[in-house]
Amino acid sequence: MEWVYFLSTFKPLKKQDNYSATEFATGIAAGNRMLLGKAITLCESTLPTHRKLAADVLKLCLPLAGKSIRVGITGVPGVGKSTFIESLGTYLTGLGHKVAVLAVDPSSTRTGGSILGDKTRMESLSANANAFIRPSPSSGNLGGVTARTRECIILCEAAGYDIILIETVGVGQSETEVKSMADFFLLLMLAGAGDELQGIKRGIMEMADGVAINKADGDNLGKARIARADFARALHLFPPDDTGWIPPVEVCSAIEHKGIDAVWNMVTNHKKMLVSKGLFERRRNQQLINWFEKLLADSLLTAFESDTFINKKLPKIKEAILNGSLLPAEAANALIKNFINK
Ligand SMILES: Nc1nc2c(ncn2[C@@H]2O[C@H](COP(=O)(O)OP(=O)(O)OP(=O)(O)O)[C@@H](O)[C@H]2O)c(=O)[nH]1
Ligand SMILES: [Mg+2]
Repeated sequence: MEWVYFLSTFKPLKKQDNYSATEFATGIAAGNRMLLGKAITLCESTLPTHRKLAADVLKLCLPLAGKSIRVGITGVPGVGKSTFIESLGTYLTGLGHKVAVLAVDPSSTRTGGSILGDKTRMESLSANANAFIRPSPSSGNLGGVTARTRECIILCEAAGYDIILIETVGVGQSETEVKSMADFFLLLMLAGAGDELQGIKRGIMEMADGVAINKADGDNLGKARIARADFARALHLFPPDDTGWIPPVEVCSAIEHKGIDAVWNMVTNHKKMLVSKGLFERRRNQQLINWFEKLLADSLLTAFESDTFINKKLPKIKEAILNGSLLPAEAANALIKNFINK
């Protein structure tokens, strides 16, 4: 009968779906990186069973979350975001922090190649026990990617990461999204290239809580210092936000690890200012409401766009708009009425 006893002690290897929400949440709270990674994968899945489990895990993790600084980092491709995050992340873990790095990049399909690219640029950080790096999910539209990122923030915070760095490209809409989920929004710039050259729109400058002129090394150092003064002057001309904060400008070299502490000081000073004015919590609440509103808008749009009735009507409606028999506003109102009254 020994073999019966042996069989009764045999536990099959657990597969992802076999963890309960409580097991996930307990593991994540204990800092289990494997379970954290698996939970994020669940959030990225479109399978209804995965989504349900992910929602349960998130619900359990939400009360443990929130104790972090969330920093959005943007700038045109090549400005040095990944290199900067490697340097900043290493500096922060050195101060005893736990750093999670997330990416929002809906423009890239994030093939193995670019993940590899990021990993090589974040070589020492990815090997750091106090850092957790997660590239942008490969699938889907901006709405999907940012929804996953918000969930990822909650899970990482529940796992004890007290600094969340979110890299995003400074072209397109993703930075507006990242701004709406961050406590501090950092814009990385280069010296010696005009604003237009850097593809940075005035809107992004206005969104920034701070600017860092990167690659301030070698021959570039002088130019970077001049650019710093120029940017500081330009930012003073913008109306301050509702907190009265005027975004500071620093120079840094991600590759030489210089000025990184000064950039981080901007972030901590900004947080101190928010806390002293009682605005930090209010901002966090606003982030939560942004999340809800974004989900609501995305779900409505998805339901609308996948509606067979609407899809059947759409070509005729477009034709009517083009031949002048229907105004765009009339067409939109009629379609929405049809959709609601279905
Ligand atoms: N000289 C110098 N080069 C840098 C610095 N930071 C980054 N680089 C270089 O700039 C190039 C681009 O750096 P990345 O960190 O990949 O830039 P990125 O903004 O993350 O680029 P994307 O992810 O493609 O948008 C790399 O060759 C880096 O080595 C710096 O401080 N000084
Ligand atoms: Mg990068």
